[in-house]
Amino acid sequence: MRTRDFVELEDRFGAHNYHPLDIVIERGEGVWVYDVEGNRYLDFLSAYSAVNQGHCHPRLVKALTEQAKKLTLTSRAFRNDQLGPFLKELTELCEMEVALPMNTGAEGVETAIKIARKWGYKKKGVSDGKAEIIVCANNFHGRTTTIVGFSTEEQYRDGFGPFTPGFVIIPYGDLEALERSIGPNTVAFLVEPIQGEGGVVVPPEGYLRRAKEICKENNVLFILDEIQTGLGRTGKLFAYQHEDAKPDMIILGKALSGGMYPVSAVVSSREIMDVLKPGDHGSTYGGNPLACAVAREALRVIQEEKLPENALELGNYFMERLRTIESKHIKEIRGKGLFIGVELVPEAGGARRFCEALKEEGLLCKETHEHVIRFAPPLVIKREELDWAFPRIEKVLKEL
Ligand code: IF1
Repeated sequence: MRTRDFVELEDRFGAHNYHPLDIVIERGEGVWVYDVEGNRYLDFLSAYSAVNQGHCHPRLVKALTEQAKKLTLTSRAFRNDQLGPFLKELTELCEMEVALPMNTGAEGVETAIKIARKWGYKKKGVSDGKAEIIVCANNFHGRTTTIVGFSTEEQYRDGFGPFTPGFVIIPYGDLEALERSIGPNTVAFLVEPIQGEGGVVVPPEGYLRRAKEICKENNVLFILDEIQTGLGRTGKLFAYQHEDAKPDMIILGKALSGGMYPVSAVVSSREIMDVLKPGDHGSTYGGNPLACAVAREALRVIQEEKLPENALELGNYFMERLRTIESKHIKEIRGKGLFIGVELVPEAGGARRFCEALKEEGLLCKETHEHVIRFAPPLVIKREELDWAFPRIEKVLKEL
């Protein structure tokens, strides 16, 4: 079967909730993927930062297959021998006390919302049903009905209401709006350290640190969604470390399993997490031994291969090189580490056609927010590979 056969099958038998580039990938190794035609591409998306460790990392394949032969799922009705060690290693890495494992990122966010609300009622004394959570305009936290209910992207909401009440939306990067919007019923501020889907939007310097202080002063939980920015992507293990703004709750996903398997988690303090009692929350697959074994190895790979350090060094290097490109299409280049957005001017005709052209050059990129090309390769990438990519990017940005 060729590319068009697979495209036809997918379009005929699948829901049409995506509009992917027409490349059919059959194999991946490190930063490279191969399509069914035998073409090789450099992956500049990393499955939205899930494969920070690179495709099919041998250590992760080994962890997955070995655990798969032993034990995959017990449910949380019983204990398994991978969960405890995973929680210990994860919380130590986060310098936090306890964690709650789930599967997808959206479930992690939903979990954080439940914990924050319950904390509001049980600890802060908010009256029942009144809890408010502050979120930012232009946010992306997932696709569940509660989460899309506080999206400001019309398409994500359109046709999916009625929505869950209890969310207050403020502009991203605006500390005064945060202070102003906090009331007696505010239980949490949920925010991305850098907005991913929003177009790789980096907030003003000091934003997270001050937001954390404001939350503290007002007895409001400071919750960071590091599902995309965490685990090395921005050049630190966690994006909040750029300004020392450790949250009360951190939500992780994606690279927590290196793209092998869905694993997410909420990591927090004992005091906050203990508002949950047995039966309050759970998941059939959350904390399963296969997930835990993979995640343990994924975390070791991030540390032992020094992926945050590599992202910092090569991210700075690549951003500098991108800034030398003289192209009438470029409006702004921004980002941190290997989380880079190139915003095009509106007259450029949208980022999609640039992604199509980059694909022809052997680079897989995904546009975001219509005018932004996002560069987010696996963090195992080497300087030579970026040097291979650069002239191709330059060519497309100059010649298209
Ligand atoms: C899709 C975007 C990225 C996330 C943050 C939670 C989640 C995500 C900060 C939910 C997920 C994904 C989902 C994917 C596209 C993608 C995305 F372009 F939409 F914004 F990465 F940039 N918090 N992001 O970025 O995690 O439930 O998906 O595991 O197609 O929806 P999930």
